[in-house]
Amino acid sequence: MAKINKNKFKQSFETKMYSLYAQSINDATDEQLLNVLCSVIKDIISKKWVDNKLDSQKEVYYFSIEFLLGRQLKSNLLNLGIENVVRESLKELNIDLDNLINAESDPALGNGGLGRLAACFLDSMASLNISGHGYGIRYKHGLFEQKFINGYQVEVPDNWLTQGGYVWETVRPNKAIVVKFEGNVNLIDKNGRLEVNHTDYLPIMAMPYDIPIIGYGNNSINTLRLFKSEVLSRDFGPLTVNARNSYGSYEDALKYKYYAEEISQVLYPNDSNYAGRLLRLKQEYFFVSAGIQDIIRKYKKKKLDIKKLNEKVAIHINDTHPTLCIPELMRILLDEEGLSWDEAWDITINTISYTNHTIMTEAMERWPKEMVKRLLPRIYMIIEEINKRYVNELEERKYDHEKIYRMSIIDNNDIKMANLSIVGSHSVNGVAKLHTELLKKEVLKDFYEHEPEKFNNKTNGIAHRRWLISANSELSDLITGLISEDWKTDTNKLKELEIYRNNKDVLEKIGEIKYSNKERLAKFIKEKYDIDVNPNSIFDVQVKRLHAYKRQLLNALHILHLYHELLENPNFDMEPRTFIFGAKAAPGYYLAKCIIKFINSLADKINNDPRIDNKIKVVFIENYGVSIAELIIPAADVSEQISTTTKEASGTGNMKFMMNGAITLATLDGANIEIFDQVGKDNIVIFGLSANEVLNYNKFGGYSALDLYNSNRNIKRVVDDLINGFIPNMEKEGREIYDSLITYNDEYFVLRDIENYIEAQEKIDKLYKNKDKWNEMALINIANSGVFSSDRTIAEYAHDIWFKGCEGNE
Ligand code: OAK
Repeated sequence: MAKINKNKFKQSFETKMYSLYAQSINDATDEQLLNVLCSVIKDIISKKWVDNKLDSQKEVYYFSIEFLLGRQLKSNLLNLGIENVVRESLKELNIDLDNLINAESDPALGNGGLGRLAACFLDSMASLNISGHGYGIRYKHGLFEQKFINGYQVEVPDNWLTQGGYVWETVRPNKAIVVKFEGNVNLIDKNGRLEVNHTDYLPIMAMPYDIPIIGYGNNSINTLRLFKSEVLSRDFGPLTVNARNSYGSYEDALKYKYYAEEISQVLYPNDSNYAGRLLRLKQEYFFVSAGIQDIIRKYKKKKLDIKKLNEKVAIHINDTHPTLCIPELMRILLDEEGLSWDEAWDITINTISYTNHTIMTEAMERWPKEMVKRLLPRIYMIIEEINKRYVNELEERKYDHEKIYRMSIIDNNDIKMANLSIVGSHSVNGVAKLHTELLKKEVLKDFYEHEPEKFNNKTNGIAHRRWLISANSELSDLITGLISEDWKTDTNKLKELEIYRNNKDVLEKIGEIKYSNKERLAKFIKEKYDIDVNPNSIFDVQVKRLHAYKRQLLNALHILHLYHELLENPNFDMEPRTFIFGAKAAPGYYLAKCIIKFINSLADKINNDPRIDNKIKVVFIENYGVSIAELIIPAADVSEQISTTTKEASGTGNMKFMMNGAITLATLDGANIEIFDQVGKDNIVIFGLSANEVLNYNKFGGYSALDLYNSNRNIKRVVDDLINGFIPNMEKEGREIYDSLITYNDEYFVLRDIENYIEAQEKIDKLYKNKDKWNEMALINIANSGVFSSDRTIAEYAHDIWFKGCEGNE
């Protein structure tokens, strides 16, 4: 914990205000106050940040094209253990800490699950004293800001760097790195040794911006290093000898500047979908090459033996976006360090490990051979060689041609990045038990049979410090009061809460805290959207990216069904419900955008219909992201986790809701299964097709959405409403959704699961009527959520993958 007292803090604060802005505190804006505060905190940690080079320990490097950090001030204060001193000191200076916390920009350098997981992992690595650092891209524009205009999603560019920079970052020009694109590669035989001559390349500078990652209560500070792409400054030195002369004319110079700066300009807004654009490939190689060069430079500075790299360095790739780490490391070991192929390959495999985050083929990366060859000529040669040797190995095993073709890294047109990741790493993991099993038995079956020892599961987790201690401080304090503070560093201790399952006072208190979180959210909704929602109603929440497989449509069709029931029978017995959505759609994903419009139109109709007496309210909260999630999740009664079984690799929102005492309404998909295993059947509501049923439909057919539609009155009624004008202002969108269900046979089995889902919702309604029982269920959920802390996940990665075989790691 950082040592600091009020007087010292106030003094530093004032001095910093003068040195940064030459003015008094009284005249400062919130933005300036925030900058000053963050700067003071950076001063407090800076010595430790520098000191924190653990030479003796293995270093872990986590490569991810996304890091969805969320705001840092509150969590940094929490982790440093100085929130109270800072709050009180600022109060004495007439400054409200919460204002500053909310004034911080929210860096949205990620789309969803994969990027947020990377951020949770950074928090846990630092908190577990693992010297683990992130490498990524400092996008000028993160994920777009979402606005609704007439119910349609409109994308506005994200400007998180408006103030010219980010309060927590430190730029390090002396650590800049050159990344080479394009050009020609010649291999020259120098007395039997191949020398690689890369000429006419375009040099791009990767400028490191470091963000400190502060461990919880342990003085450990790691680094997230994000690279910004820039033109190479003329004085960069001898590396430019072979570079293309880009400064020939004014026009060329401008083109070069554009080329360079474009690379880190914007985050691709696709989630679980692959776009295949050249710029994205540039982004991937850019941060990978900069990161790997950086690692090797640091390693060599310590004068360590390059042949023992894997004993001191672990490199983890977050899905396949950083897969070029494999050929890039090979390139450096071969071309710059002069190792033989076999030596380099051995080191590479033993250094790199890979996590797969999806089973959906549309999200699997494939890069056209020709594109890679032109952009990255040397990397392409190395991938070709890896492929050649691998195919030889498979042929020696006498596998049939089809199997070899499936397993090859390069096929007729493309480089298959998942295949390259598996072949070039020593560990491949999925992110929940079912997901890993599906990888082994279905999607990556050939590879699993070939090298079963590589495969393992690492069920995802979440940073409980952000998602419970910080986002729901009242609940966190209640827990601490009941079972002491130890759970904050050992979440398994949450189990001790179970002894209170019949304690009326505790259960009531849990209910009260939920109610006050709901009031807070209701106030936000009223202020922002002028919609009155009743905190006594069930807050039924689905927040996540908008994707057909996540089935927001199923949720919406059920709301429509309930609405009809109420219209038919005004005395229809149901607890009042507030349905809350939050979801961004990829800008090019038309069906997803239609679903947003549908839900907004439905909300409009229902919220303004006096006939249903406020029994249902529907609120679609704009611009869902980390900060808004911190407000919504603690206020949820019901957590909607209703993906088509087999499609959601894990889900992590499900864990956040559970930890905050929401009851999960779910299919047995992803990590929902493990939530079920933890809480037992009486504390979760499950519905829908099983994994096997979905797999069988996919393999053998036999599903007809049209038959269901024709034979089931409830289904017909809601599906017809999509196109009969019952819900105004969505003619085109309703038709698109209708076609996806009926004409294209409902790929995600929405109609197949709807009856079952309606029943599950009725069950939720019944359960909620008994408040004591409901609060007991909430308590059981909280008590059993400890296993979903990312501390547990990271401990497993460390033990089974990164430090495997290391001394002291049994
Ligand atoms: C994004 C791009 C390509 C492939 C996968 C993703 C992705 O975000 N996957 C998500 O990863 C999360 C973290 O592991 C999982 O919880 C989600 O289920 C998965 O969809």
